[in-house]
Amino acid sequence: MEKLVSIIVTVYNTAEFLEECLTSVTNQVYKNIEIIIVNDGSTDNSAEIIEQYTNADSRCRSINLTENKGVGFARNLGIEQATGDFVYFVDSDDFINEHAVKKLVEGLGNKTYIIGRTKKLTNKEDSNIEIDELAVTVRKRKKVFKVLQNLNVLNSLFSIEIIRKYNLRFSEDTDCYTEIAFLVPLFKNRTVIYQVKESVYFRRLRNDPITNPSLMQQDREKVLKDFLTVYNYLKEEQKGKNKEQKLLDKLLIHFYRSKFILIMRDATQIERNFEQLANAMEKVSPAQFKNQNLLVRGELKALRNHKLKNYKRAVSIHHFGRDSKQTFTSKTKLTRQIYKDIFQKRPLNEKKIVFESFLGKNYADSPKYIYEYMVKHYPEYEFIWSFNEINHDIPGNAKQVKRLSLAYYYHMATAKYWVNNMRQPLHLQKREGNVFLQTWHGTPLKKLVFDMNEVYSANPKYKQQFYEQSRLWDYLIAANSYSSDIFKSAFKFDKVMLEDGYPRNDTLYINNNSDYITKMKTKLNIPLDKKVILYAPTWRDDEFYEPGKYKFNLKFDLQKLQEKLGNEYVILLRMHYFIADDLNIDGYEGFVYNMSKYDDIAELYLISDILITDYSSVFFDYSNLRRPILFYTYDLEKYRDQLRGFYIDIENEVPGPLVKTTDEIIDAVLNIDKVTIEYKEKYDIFYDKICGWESGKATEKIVEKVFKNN
Ligand code: C2G
Repeated sequence: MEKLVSIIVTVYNTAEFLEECLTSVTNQVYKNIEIIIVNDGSTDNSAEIIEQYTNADSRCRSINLTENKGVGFARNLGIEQATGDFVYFVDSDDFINEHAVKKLVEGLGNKTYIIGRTKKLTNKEDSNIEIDELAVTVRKRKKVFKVLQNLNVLNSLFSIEIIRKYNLRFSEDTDCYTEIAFLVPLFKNRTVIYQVKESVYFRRLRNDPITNPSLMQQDREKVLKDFLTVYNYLKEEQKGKNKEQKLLDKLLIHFYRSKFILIMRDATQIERNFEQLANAMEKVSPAQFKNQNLLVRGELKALRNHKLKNYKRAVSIHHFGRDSKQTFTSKTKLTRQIYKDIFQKRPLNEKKIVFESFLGKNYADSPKYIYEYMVKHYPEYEFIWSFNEINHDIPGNAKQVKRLSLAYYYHMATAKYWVNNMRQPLHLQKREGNVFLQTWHGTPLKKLVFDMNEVYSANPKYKQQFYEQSRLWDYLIAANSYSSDIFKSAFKFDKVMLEDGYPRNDTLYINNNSDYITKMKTKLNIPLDKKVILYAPTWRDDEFYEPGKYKFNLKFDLQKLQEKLGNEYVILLRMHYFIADDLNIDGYEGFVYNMSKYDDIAELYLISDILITDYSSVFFDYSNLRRPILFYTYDLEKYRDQLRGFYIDIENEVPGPLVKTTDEIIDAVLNIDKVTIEYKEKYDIFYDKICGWESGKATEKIVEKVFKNN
């Protein structure tokens, strides 16, 4: 008779991930399972999803708690309800390989406890791993404490006998580290741990710790305090049991060295946490200190004896040692240290401004227009521009510094004002009196940050880091009320929103005349007798060489375009600044111009007669010119549905046709007057919504608000 496995899934507000989890559980190759789903008072629609599974699969049943009781309580309830021979836990935001349970059962034999392998998941592809369906490779791990210190009950098979024998339960009065109570008695007599290589569990690294943190993503001090609470409780509960006491002490010291030391840095932090930590350390048997090095032993003793002063001294030496080891191994770290310790202590210059656009790549966008206005009207200021290469030909007397160089840090530390159109480096710190004007770099079409519903991302810390960075922005520019609403939700922005239009769009009102256009075309060597098509697409999240370096293939037939349109038009190709590929336009000289490296796209807007784009925010700006726009959206379904999601209904709201092939482009261009008439009504509505605040005076209004008021 096949043994029954009780799978316990505890759920708290994980609707986003739950289907993937429960499907992976119900699809197990090992069929003799019961699935106990404990809904721990979820307030999202987790309950509905659970119901679908309990209705469809008789092996599933659920327990609904009316209020959130915590994962320890919920798992204990699951254990009490289990009727199986074995118990297996899954977290509701994770999922498992279809062979996971079968492999563990086979590997377990007549042992009482076995573990599988956990794989951290940052993107969907990570789960495409090959599993040998026949193999069950059981490894013996001798370093038992190393397994224990991970404090993990996931992807393990526990025999019900061992759970009953030691009465294994989770503790219930903290959010985190409830597993210690379950694992310590289980580990006390073990000299070896068995592991099945082919049983794989996918642990999701959640990427939105701000809106929906996982338990361990809560405030670090709080998480560690939970550790101490559990430790204190168990020391008392397991009194007289030597082996358990020893394991608990080892865990505390391990946690001290790997985690607590990181929050014991400045004086206030230390004072805040000292007593609690000292009280716990007092309970440790001094024999445990022997294995530590001298420095750590000093800290532990100071804690144990409640000697705050001694502790502060010892710990500062410890940190100094750690920091200087890091500082002198890398130039970057040394530069940052100088920034923090020396530059940040210099006086703040009330009349200095540092400008940057597109991470130092261009002299462009709103920072450029704000700078040029200030050069004219506020010449008493000192202006700094941050560039990746210091070779930009710019008006005025700005000093150019190389981004992230020592000079850059000096000016960032001492300038009162920062003007940037993208996020600043994470390690920059604001000083008292600093003013940060964030211009942002486009009206959004693609969902941004906290509105992005993506479950995977290249960088699981993205949302959290974005949140921290955007807390430093004092002013944010919204070109229209549509953007203003989005920024409030997507960035959780709650400081001053400047609602005066985009500085970068002023030029589209001031310079929209034939003199300017002739002058620009001449400067760029574009024939005056030809009309101009600008092709400016965006980037694709899933096509990259490495983060920040994206791929792009031209998806149209240049030869055909030249044959049909070459007499009347030229084409300017303008790749997004994230695109690393160099376009090859050999053979199309005189028809195709590569403008990807050109600084300011606004100048290209002004000289072009038609814009072709896709999901780039360029069309919002371009619509200020009221000229025709074609949307070359050959991968619409994938881009919209899989990659990002949009804020507007692209099929119905945008002011031009969606075209999918080279022939359709040619057809639309040859009939551009007809297209213009066809889209007139939509264009008018769109213009009112997006361009209503623009009048050519945004720069002036914004400068007066930001620099006069401060
Ligand atoms: N851009 C450009 N050339 C392109 C595409 C974009 O110069 N081929 C510039 C435009 O100024 C555009 C800005 O980069 O407004 C942002 O480009 P998007 O394609 O919209 O993409 P992204 O950088 O993801 O920014 O809220 C805006 C969003 O964040 C979009």
